[in-house]
Amino acid sequence: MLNSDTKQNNVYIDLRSDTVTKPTPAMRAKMAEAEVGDDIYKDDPTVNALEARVAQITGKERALFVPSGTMGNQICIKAHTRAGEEIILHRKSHIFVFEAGAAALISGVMTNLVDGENGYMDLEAIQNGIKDGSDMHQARTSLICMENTHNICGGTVVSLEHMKKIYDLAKENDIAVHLDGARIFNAAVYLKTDVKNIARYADSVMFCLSKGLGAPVGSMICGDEQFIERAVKVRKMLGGALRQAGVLAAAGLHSLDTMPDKLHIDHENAAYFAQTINGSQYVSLSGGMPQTNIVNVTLFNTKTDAGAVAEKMKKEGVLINGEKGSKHIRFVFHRDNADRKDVARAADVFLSALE
Ligand code: TLP
Repeated sequence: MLNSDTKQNNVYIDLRSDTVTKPTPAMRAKMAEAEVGDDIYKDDPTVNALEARVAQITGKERALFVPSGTMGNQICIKAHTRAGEEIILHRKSHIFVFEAGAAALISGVMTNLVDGENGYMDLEAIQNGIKDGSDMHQARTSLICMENTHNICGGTVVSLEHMKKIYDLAKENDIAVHLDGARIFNAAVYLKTDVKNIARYADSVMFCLSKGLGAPVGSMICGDEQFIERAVKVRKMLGGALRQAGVLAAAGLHSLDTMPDKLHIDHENAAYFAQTINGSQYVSLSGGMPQTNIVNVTLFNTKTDAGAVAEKMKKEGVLINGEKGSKHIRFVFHRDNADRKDVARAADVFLSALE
């Protein structure tokens, strides 16, 4: 039963994204206490500490703090490529679908899209797509971008074996590899491995502090010295070089101290939610049971659409992204709605909204 007094004091169960997490009092305290300096002079001790820590976690020579995941991906693409070259990536990758065409504008590269179930880019399609540029008619392939976990495919995890195959293929052809690892810590939890074991199959890695890890702002990019030197310059060009960014880096350090060990809770909540709604005659779990913190759902046997469902759920205090006319809904689980009672309630509200 829907109960309209559940949206109390404007507090929602917010399943639109894990980007909505807000800093905890402990994180705010770390931010307030942070020692800062001008990061363009490399004077910010907290940013320096965060970058050193991330280099160690990812097993790369250096790391760089950047304002957002989108900027991080775009800096990496620009630092790996030259205008007129081609990059190979998944048709449903965040870089292609959700970054507003930035690779074309900023780097002047062509995108060569490959398909693949659950975010697994088809190896044969990659192989067939690679061009060495010796034919004057063709753009040279200079970069392959992977994504793990794969957002649009439903937080799915690409295996280390598959990543290695793509990486080896790239290296045989003298092509750089970038990993959009916005949620690499979720992938590491699922694979029961260290982040560096995933990062080893990419020359550059971007991950977000501001998703499941719970920081308010910031992403990291990592790679070797020379690559990061180029990235520092591109970050400056894009206006992403910050001054006293230590207040943000302090949040990032706190995230890395406290959150990776808790991400399994989000995965368990996603699985619980998926199981609870799976019995409904109107619901199909688009990608099967979730592997991490994202549940993708397709509505069927019903005239209602995602937009109408989102509106009904909002009235009951549960926020989701749902577009008018669409049959697809994504639910994302994160620290701020980690309480199982909230998850159960969200499932209940969703099922009621379908009736
Ligand atoms: N994803 C956001 C939206 O942009 C869709 C979300 O709510 O999931 N790579 C991946 C795989 C991402 O999921 C995102 C954000 C980014 C990059 C970009 O990060 P930000 O939002 O920090 O620019």
